[in-house]
Amino acid sequence: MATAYQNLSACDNSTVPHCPSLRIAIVCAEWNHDITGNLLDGACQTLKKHGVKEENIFVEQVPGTFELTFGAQRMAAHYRPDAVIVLGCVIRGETPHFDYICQGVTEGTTRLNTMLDIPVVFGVLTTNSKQQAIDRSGGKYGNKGDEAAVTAIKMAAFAARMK
Ligand code: DLZ
Repeated sequence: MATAYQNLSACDNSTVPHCPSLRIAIVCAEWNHDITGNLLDGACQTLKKHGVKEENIFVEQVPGTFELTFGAQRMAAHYRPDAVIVLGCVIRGETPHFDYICQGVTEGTTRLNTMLDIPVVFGVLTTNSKQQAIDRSGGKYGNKGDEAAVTAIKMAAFAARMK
């Protein structure tokens, strides 16, 4: 994840395979849509940069980050992709909601990775402030969507090698 110390969006592109036949599903939360829209744009651009065809990128929206687990499971069944990316943004508020949503999506994504035979990539920003989210969705610490796309390509290639 992009932090003040490490910006993975600036990763070495030569280590990312060129994958013209990959199918990638992206499920994106509508909450904080100004942020998640930038994550989605970054993910799609990065996938295309590494050879994924536009018609093989499947995008669906769900209301919030909590719904990403269900969305990912259904998209995996429906589109039969090589990897799924979940994109969301949870910003800490004044109630414990933040912790419940973060825990729910983290555990849900982890469970899907053990249930499905394709990787599910975690592209969820969990920040203390809106500014931290802006900084990580195309701002000074890169774009978590780009990083999720690179991870999806690498993990799909890994899964193919481990068949
Ligand atoms: C309810 C809620 C709150 C308070 N905050 C966020 C948030 O920061 N980011 C996000 O993606 N979703 C939030 N939600 C909505 C929940 O994810 C979920 O959509 C609802 O609890 C309905 O299940």
